[in-house]
Amino acid sequence: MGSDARPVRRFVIGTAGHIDHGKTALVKALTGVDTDRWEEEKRRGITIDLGFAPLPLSDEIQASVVDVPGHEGFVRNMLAGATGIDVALLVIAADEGIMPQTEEHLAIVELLGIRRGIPVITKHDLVDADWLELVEGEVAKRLAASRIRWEPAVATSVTTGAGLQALREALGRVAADLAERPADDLFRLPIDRVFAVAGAGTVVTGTTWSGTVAVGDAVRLLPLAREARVRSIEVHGQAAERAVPGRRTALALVGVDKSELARGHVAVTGPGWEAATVLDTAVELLPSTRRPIASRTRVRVHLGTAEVLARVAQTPAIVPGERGLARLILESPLVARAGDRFVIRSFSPVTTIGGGVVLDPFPPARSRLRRRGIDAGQTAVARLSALVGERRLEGISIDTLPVRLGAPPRRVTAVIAEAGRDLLSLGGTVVQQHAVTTEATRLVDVLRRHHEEHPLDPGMSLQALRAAVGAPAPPAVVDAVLDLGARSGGPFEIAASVARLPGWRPALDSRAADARQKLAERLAQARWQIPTVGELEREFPGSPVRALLSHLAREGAAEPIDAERYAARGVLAEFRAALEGALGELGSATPAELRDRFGLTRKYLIPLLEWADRRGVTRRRGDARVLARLTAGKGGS
Ligand SMILES: Nc1nc2c(ncn2[C@@H]2O[C@H](COP(=O)(O)OP(=O)(O)OP(=O)(O)O)[C@@H](O)[C@H]2O)c(=O)[nH]1
Ligand SMILES: [Mg+2]
Repeated sequence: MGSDARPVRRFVIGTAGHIDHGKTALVKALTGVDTDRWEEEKRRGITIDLGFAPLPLSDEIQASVVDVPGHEGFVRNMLAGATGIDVALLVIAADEGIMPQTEEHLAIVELLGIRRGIPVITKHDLVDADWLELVEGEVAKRLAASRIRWEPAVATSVTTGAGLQALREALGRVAADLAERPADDLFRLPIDRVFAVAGAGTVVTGTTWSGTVAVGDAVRLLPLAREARVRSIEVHGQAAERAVPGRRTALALVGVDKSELARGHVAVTGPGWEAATVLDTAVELLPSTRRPIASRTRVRVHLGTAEVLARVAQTPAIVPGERGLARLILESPLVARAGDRFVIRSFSPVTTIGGGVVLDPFPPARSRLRRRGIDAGQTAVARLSALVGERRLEGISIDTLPVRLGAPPRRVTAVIAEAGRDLLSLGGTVVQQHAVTTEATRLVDVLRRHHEEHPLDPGMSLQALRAAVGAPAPPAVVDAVLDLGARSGGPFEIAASVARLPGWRPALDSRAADARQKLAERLAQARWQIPTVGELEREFPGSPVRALLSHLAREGAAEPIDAERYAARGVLAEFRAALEGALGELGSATPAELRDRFGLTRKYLIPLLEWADRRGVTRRRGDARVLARLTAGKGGS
């Protein structure tokens, strides 16, 4: 209970620096752990891959150290370790001073956005005071312009133990004012090691970048696209119920084999994560770089623990020391989130040439980066507006915004609110108010055209109008467009599933009015010998017979008796009276009897009888018809 009461601060320290400058020896002196575990590392006396060691600084401050190789051939491993660290220890041997990989590693930790650092001048025992002063001056001068906040340099020696306590104290000071990473965010663990442990299954390790995950939870593994269950967790080497951001984390996973995973893969939870194949980014080129990058330049992209090849696209040349927008077409997928920093290295020779920040991990196909209105310096509201605006009515699913904006879900809600009335949240989708208004206005044209083409129709069916909404739009957005258009005083009206412009009445021009008149007369003359629509169309070539008939029906002058026949109202009333008279007299009658009585052929009689059945005038009894009213009155006989 006592230990729970005091909050323990945990953070990750990463070494950086030229080969043989004493990084691993320093880590061993601080932690007691020799991180050069491999036989080849021992034999060659150099670090090849990442090493990890816990470093308890006090009861309240627990650090973990990632030791990286300094050899220029293993910078890719250094990158996988440097990503996700909180504090950089820039190791410079007193007898050599700043060397090429000192510069390269310094550039990398700067490009990765690491905020805090401590320069450590090692091998103090090998130099005299004057020389040390010279090196300290060189280092201070070099770091003065750095974007990292550096502590004063600490001079150490692992042989005499000099400076080690001062370094511990400096680390404690830095730890005390490191900002904790938000825990209420999507969980992401870029994987730096994968191995199998008897009894635990597949174990992945890395530094948790954001969010938390608990034992028993499911994580998604990307780009594998596989779910796995977390069987157990270790944080900084100790069994834990929960993984938390900014800590060395090991997850034992059920449901995935060691051979399926590799460094560069990522474990995540929550929506919106996808393996990215194209990144829209802002890139900066180091001043020391020899050549500009331009469209078609092939580069190596290091993001998280992943390294993929990519081709630069859609950029005018970015010259050394300058920044610019660039689209990166990845040759294999990686997992990225807006705001992620990455390092780029040239394809050949392999050197660090720059880095950048992800602006959008999922740019729309065929979009032009320069026209997208996205940039590194803009506010979250401006970025959201640009992303939503270009998707018009399709909008963006709110679920995906934490990844697309690079903000915790809670912050996304606030950003949408800050955007105010410009953005609408509709059924889980954000769209621009402007897109909805524009579309409602466009539908006015659609309706006008419909009215022109169908002057006899009362309007456009709602179904057809919904289908006329341009672009793939989620149903809730289509609803909003129609609601906006049909609101009171809006540009159109919706009644009885039909949309029309205000004041629209089906109208006839004089020719159509004439034809309608002739049709009405024809129906009256036909009496019970009701012609089909097809027959009328042949009799009235060139007239919109069907539309005119339905117009007559709407006006009450005619009535459809089946799909192919319209009868004049008066004619039908007469038939009904005659039928009721006949059946009242006869009780029941077969079609043959009625045919004789009415002098009608079957062709004309049957449709009328079926109409009478449907209208509830008659009902069938065997072959014959009886009056429906009377049979109903007779009750349950
Ligand atoms: N005299 C002296 N030698 C040191 C000190 N620190 C490291 N060395 C020696 O320097 C050599 C290189 O040390 P490492 O710690 O392996 O260097 P490193 O920076 O980890 O090298 P890479 O990981 O290969 O880049 C070893 O022989 C160490 O014993 C020191 O403080 N004093
Ligand atoms: Mg080493």
